Amino acid sequence: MENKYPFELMPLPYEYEALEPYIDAETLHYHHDKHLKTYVDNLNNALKDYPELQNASLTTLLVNIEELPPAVQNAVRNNGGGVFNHNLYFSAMRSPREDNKPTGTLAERINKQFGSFEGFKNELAAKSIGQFGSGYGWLVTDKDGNLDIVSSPNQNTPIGMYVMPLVPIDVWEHAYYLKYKNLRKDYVENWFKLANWDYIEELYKNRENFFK
Ligand code: MN3
Repeated sequence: MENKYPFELMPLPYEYEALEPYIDAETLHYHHDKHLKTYVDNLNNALKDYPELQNASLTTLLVNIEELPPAVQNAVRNNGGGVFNHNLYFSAMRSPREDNKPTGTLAERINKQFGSFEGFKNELAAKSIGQFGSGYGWLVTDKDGNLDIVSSPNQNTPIGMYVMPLVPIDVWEHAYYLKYKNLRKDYVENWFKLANWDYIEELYKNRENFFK
């Protein structure tokens, strides 16, 4: 799937039931088929009168957002961010595993920077739970592999020339409210059973493709 205009709805990489019991099929159906679809449609709509932007990848649009025509900056930030963030969010999950942890170079880096996987998990969970209102908690890396944990409001993404997003934890209420109601903390803690550490480790190991 080419990641440029006209953007397409990324197929969900698993069945709607695949993340049960931690993310229910109904939530996943609405989140992917309705919410993400709307961001895709709105992004295409925002770019339809800008042929000079239609060959740019989504990453290029988001990294260079300040250089875009002022009239499309907010639409790209909100809807382009919505597409990028959700594609990564859905890709970075898989069916639940107990004792779910990264391995390899990413695990080594996490242990070095955060002391242990538990220390890392607690910090990413706290950042995600603490995001005021809608947004995301993120694990990001720079080109040298230095990790950081940040949060962002709305559909803003921390993507940039020096920062590559690895993990988004979506804490918009649409990600969890049907099942968890107001208990964002329970949803975030259960998200760690769904993290696709193989996928995330591949992103981390191949980060030079992002920064070139
Ligand atoms: Mn969402």
